[in-house]
Amino acid sequence: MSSSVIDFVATEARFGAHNYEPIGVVLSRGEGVWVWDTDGNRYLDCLSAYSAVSQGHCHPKILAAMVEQAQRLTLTSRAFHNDQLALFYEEIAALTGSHKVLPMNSGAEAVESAIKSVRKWGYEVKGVPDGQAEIIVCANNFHGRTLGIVGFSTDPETRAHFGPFAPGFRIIPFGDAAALEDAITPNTVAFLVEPIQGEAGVIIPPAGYFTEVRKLCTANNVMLVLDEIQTGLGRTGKLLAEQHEGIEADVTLLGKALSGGFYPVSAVLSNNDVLGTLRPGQHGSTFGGNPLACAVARAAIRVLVEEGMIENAARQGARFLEGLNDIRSNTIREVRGRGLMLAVELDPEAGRARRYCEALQAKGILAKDTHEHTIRIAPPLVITSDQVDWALEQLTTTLTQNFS
Ligand code: IF1
Repeated sequence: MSSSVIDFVATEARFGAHNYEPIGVVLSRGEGVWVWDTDGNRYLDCLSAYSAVSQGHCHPKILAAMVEQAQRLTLTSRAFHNDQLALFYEEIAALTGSHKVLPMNSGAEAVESAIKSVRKWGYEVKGVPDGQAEIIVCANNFHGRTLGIVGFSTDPETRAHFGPFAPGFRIIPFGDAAALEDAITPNTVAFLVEPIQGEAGVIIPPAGYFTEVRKLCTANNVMLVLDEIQTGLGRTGKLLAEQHEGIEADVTLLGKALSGGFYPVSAVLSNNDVLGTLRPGQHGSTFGGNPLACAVARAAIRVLVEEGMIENAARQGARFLEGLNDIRSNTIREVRGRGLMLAVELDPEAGRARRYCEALQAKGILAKDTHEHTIRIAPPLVITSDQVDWALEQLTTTLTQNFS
């Protein structure tokens, strides 16, 4: 490593909680699909900050909106109205066909807010006895890192030694509609699920699964809460991943790319009165719905749509998936993907995915492993065909080696 990388890394190690093990690169600049390290080396970003930088690094129009708003008004609290929140509501509701919006900051906050809202709806509208609401979730879920959320995680790394946890959650296998039917009780208020399980390794459910899920939730008056924090806003080649399934959630969660990576912005969107149950003083957040967040989010969704990023994600994602499937290598166990949400699962004998990510770094590609044997591929949605082809060349060279 060059001296500047060792300095930054050593200082981080000295003062920082060691809750991440980053790949050995110190980034200092980003533009579009590219990032540069402190030594001036350029990399194609195939993580996009876990799909938060879908619009490309430092998108000039989002930056301009942020600077303009930051010079005028950044935070008022919700004790007063501001001149950006109503516009954000109107634009995100029109884009997604939602009736009510609850603006929050992190993805986990949106998930927690949705859990509170569906429970409240369950008690006050569905008539579930107070304190007995049940929410069904899937094994291998990832919905964030708060105590409430890790309480229903099935990943020991995510939940070990953080207990005790809140009750009221049932865990079923992902992709199994019969398991959902069996798990529903009169006290079930919601089914919280990712349309595609991202952290689990881009796990795509069987065709027709969500059609069945939608029917079961409707028939049992159970709210379908889709966590689209990673899959949403064009990542899978459609505005929302639910559109691949031809269904509509009752509650949709957005985050990450909702700000294009400029600012923590998340939102709970409701197609019915789940959010209508919230009354003044019953939920809130210091920064939720602040004018700077709203101005940034308005620009982020505008460029996503106006610059054809969603269609590009579908086109380039198909190209990327085909190219990955064309790689002939016994290192690869399976390639999965929808739009630009892709993953390469390695044969367990091929060694840890982290080694391949380190080898990719040397070839100018930044990618992240998940769960030992899978490499996630999620470049910004602005990637071009030439850049996809170049990335495939580096991946082919790397994945035809064996680091076991
Ligand atoms: C980390 C994972 C991805 C998410 C979905 C809610 C949230 C996330 C589907 C919470 C956040 C981030 C968290 C980040 C790494 C990254 C991640 F590896 F952790 F699981 F993307 F897959 N729902 N995912 O993916 O949103 O509170 O973070 O804004 O914790 O290391 P957040």
